[in-house]
Amino acid sequence: MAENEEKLTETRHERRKRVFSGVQPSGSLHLGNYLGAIKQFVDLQNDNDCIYCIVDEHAITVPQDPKELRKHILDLAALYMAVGVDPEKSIIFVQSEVPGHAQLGWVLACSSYTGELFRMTQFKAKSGGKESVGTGLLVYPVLMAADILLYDTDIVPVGSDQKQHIELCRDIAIRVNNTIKKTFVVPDGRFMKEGARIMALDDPTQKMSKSNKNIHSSIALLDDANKIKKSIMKSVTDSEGIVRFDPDEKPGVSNLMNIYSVLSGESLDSIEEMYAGKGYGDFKKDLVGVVQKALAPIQERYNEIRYSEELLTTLHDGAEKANSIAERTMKRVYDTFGLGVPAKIVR
Ligand code: ATP
Ligand code: LTN
Repeated sequence: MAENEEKLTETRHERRKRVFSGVQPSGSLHLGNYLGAIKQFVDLQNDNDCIYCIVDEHAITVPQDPKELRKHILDLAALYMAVGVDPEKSIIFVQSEVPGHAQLGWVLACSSYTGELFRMTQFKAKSGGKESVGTGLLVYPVLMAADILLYDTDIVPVGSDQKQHIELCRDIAIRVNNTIKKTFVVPDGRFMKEGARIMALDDPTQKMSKSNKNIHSSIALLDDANKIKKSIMKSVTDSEGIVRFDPDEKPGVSNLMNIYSVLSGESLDSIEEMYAGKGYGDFKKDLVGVVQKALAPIQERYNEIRYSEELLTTLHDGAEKANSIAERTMKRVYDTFGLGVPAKIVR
């Protein structure tokens, strides 16, 4: 067994499972981000070594206002903590503070094929209909693979829309391991079952997204009570008037039921029973209450953290911890690829 391979196996046995995930600081987080991904972050941190990243380098794959981006980085860090990610248990840091992400991204770009990148549905969706498309959008999944592989990650909790990216990350890791030398831990995606995909309120055939221009398309975690009410009351349903779960025939109502169920803990069946014989008006009004009640404590905690020194300290500490893991991995990677100056003279 090669020396590196031995080390890799050894560290894997010694440690708890490593969890890594990232969210882009590209605007305020919505219920889809929360229920599809970030809620899992909190649940995983007791039994695993968790690393949660603010992926600012991914954010610049589309144009950003620099001042706004800096604000969004802090907003997101505060939101991570407000929903319950605990810096005592998990590492919280900003991607660009750890050079290993960009370094490994380049190495992995040289181990992937343009064909597999052009095939990504997210790339197709984000580049479709545009005259010029930034290279960053195409290599986005390679940088994401670097994020994950840099930390010898076992589990990646993400929304189900990221399945294809996780698959690509695994493919690249396996390719390097098999064709050059065993270097990477091959990670598994962890996709949230219930509520894995929260749909847009104004068009339940599209996923709820930060990029949608219509403010009533999504509910942000920081929306006030009035905005929550307006967005839900305006949401698209159908003309049947029966609260019944049927995502194919009734995508709007089913999406609202899904949100209700995940936030309140009521099953879909019991929601159907509760609203039998009642119309959408009553159901929506109650959903407004459920959402407001779920978001109030998050908003309260967010306001305490967002402008505190604690926030900066957390991010500095997080970057330091992340860097020390990343540097070790990069040594191994450079060794695998034969990059850099060797420790002793080679002939
Ligand atoms: P955009 O909406 O601009 O495409 P995004 O919100 O999808 O951005 P990220 O910020 O990178 O992109 O997403 C963070 C996490 O939230 C990811 O794990 C993603 O899968 C998840 N997520 C995003 N939208 C939804 C959704 N509508 N339903 C469930 N999960 C979602
Ligand atoms: N593409 C991801 C965000 C992301 C990510 C990661 C998620 C970037 N790097 C690493 C998990 C692991 C998205 O959710 N849209």
